[in-house]
Amino acid sequence: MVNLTINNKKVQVPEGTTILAAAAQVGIKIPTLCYLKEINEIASCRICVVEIEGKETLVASCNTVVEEGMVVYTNSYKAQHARRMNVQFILSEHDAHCTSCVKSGNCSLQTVANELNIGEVPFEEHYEVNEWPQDFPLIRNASKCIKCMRCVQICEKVQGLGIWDMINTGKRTSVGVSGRKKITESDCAVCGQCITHCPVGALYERDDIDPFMNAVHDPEKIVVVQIAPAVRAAWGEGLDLPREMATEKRLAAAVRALGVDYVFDTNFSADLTIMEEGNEFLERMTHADQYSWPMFTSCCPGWVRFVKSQYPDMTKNLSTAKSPQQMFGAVAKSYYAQILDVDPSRIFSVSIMPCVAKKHECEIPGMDDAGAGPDVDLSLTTRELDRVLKAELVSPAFLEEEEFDQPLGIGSGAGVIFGATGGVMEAALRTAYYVLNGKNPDPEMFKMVRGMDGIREAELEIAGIKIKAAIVNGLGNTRKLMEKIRSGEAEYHFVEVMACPGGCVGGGGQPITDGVELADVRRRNLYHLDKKNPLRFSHENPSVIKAYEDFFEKPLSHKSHELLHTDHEA
Ligand code: HC0
Ligand code: SF4
Repeated sequence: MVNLTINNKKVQVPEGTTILAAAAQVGIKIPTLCYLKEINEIASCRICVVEIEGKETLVASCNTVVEEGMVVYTNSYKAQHARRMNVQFILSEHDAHCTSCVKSGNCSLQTVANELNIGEVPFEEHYEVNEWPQDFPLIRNASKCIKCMRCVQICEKVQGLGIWDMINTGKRTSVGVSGRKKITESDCAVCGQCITHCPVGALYERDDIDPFMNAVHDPEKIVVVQIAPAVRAAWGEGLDLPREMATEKRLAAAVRALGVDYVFDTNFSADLTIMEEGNEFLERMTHADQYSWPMFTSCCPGWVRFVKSQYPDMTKNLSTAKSPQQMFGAVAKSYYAQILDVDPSRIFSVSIMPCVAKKHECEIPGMDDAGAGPDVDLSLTTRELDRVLKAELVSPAFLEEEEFDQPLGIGSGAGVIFGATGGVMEAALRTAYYVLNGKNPDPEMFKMVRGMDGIREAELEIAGIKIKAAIVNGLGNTRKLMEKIRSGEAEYHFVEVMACPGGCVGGGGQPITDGVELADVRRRNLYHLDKKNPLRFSHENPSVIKAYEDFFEKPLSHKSHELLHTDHEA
């Protein structure tokens, strides 16, 4: 242990602790900006500087380790003066039109500037202006960038892609797409992890709220909304709604209050996905020599983009089942249009997703199999949902809970856990057990696939059939696993991949609480919802059963292939 003094308080901490962490232990808060624990500890912003007795120069507390007998002052005149000046420098290069910034009220630079009582910027102000394709799902506004490097590091270290890099030198040093490529020509998976880790408003999703509300106000359009599993575990965060109030039924009420016609649940089509993907897996197992292994899940568009750009030869290993988002869209404009007895072209299909890549997925050429324009017309993130609720003056705290609409509003517990890493695998195993044994397993039987570890493996035997499965989350981990599969070091039958750490609960479209990772809290919430749902199996979803009876006939039928599957060629 190391003994030191911080602001006249005695502190004892393990060797290797940073001054920042040691101060936090005794309740002394040092402001930070670029710091992201274990990901970005490069001290580029110099906001966390502190004074050490006997030392001439100030040190960055985020990456300076404590020493025995050290005497630290976090708020000496010298430290505070330098800290404030560093914030002023950053502000002089930052477009501080806060009132129209998407991060206003949730911006770490704004918070630090306010907390340090910075009333003016005594330096000449100038900021960079960049060109950016405004129709791309992920937008970068250089005039807001404070060059903290968090996006560079998260993309490189966690997602293993390295899309962002330092560009230019000297005074013109900036951050941009590496290799000076256009973002549209890069291998960006559009996972949005750079957005959720940006401290300011330099990175954000394309805002699709206007076209959404225009459709709501168009009397010719029937607006059908689907809400993804992981949205219900996070939507309240952006509205300061306590978790016990932010229920899925209040979410249904809030979305309905926007004036949309029908509010449905993506959990319904997650169950439908299990029916299609589960049967596809069993079909591949029966004719094992005709397929290349393993079979990969295909529901995460970040992952699908990743495999197409990084391992194109393995695209054929993807399940042909469309994601629940896309299955839902195809169902809305075919089977559901038939139920409503309306022309499918009147249906405007909207998804609310925890994801930025879903905006890309619904635009992939060919995702229009119902023949009435895109199957999903547009996709909003959880953050956009929170923004539109505020903008339309909807106050969920004052709304009674309401049910989803029917019949596409029924989802099982197996459907809701899709939003957490391991959930798709567990849902599939529950149904595979039923198909192979003719009876249901204990719904908790496949608990071993749960968890937050980046790569998890499970060996199972169902009805005498041995299944080797792997579950991976985060694209950096995915690359490691892919290399093992390629080299033959690892062999599996079925692999679930989610691009975002923790799965969709940690998605790039979720509300942002800077410096706090909430994926695990949200994940637990989804397993709780699974447990309390009387319906635990996708194959028992009555709406899915009826959809097969009335429309799709059976899993992998001709109609299912037409509407619910894709060859991933586009
Ligand atoms: Fe997901 Fe999905 S589980 S990818 O995380 O499969 O985005 O929540 O909606 O489509 O269901 C995201 C979440 C979905 C889809 C589902 C899958
Ligand atoms: Fe989107 Fe989920 Fe994939 Fe992240 S893990 S890119 S949120 S689908």
